[in-house]
Amino acid sequence: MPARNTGPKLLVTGFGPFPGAPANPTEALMGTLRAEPASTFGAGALETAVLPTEFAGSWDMLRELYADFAPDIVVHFGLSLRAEAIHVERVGRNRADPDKPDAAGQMPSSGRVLGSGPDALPATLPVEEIVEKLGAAGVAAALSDDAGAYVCNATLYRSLHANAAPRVGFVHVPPVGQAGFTEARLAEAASIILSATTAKR
Ligand code: PCA
Repeated sequence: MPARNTGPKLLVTGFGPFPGAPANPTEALMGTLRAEPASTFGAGALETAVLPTEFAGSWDMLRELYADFAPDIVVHFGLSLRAEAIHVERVGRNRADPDKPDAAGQMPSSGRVLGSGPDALPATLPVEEIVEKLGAAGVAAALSDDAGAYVCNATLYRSLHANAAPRVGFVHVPPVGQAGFTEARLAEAASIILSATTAKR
């Protein structure tokens, strides 16, 4: 009998460059994760994507992915230039900085991600467990209640608002070379994070 893929359908995303960040480590990270079989992370199917760091363009791409792949779990990764640890985001907020142009030179006009919608939506990943498992592996990690007011926060907020999957969350990573983080260390951290999300019943 052919082996049946069991386990949840896992969608993992990173971002391309944006003003102030000519290289985004989460783009390289997607290349590394894509080379692995889904079973490495306890998933039945794995899809990865690199989103443009654009308020509109990122959502256009995600909407298609959600319709085509129908994920059970969505883990977004993004770069935080100031982070000294992996930040597992606990909440997406309905706010968008009108003074910070995205990679397409566009800025949100209203200060909000969506005109309607609650001020905050909680991430639905097992965030505490993820931070615990990272800590146990010696990876600097912390919970965060502030995903910013740029494209990353907007992505988390919109995915949660759209009920894109039963489990949705966002992880900010530091730049490579900051606080001892290397590409390999980020890949190791991502693997721990993804396995923690699929292991949760
Ligand atoms: N970081 C930005 C957007 C893309 C990314 O990787 C952010 O934190 O909003």
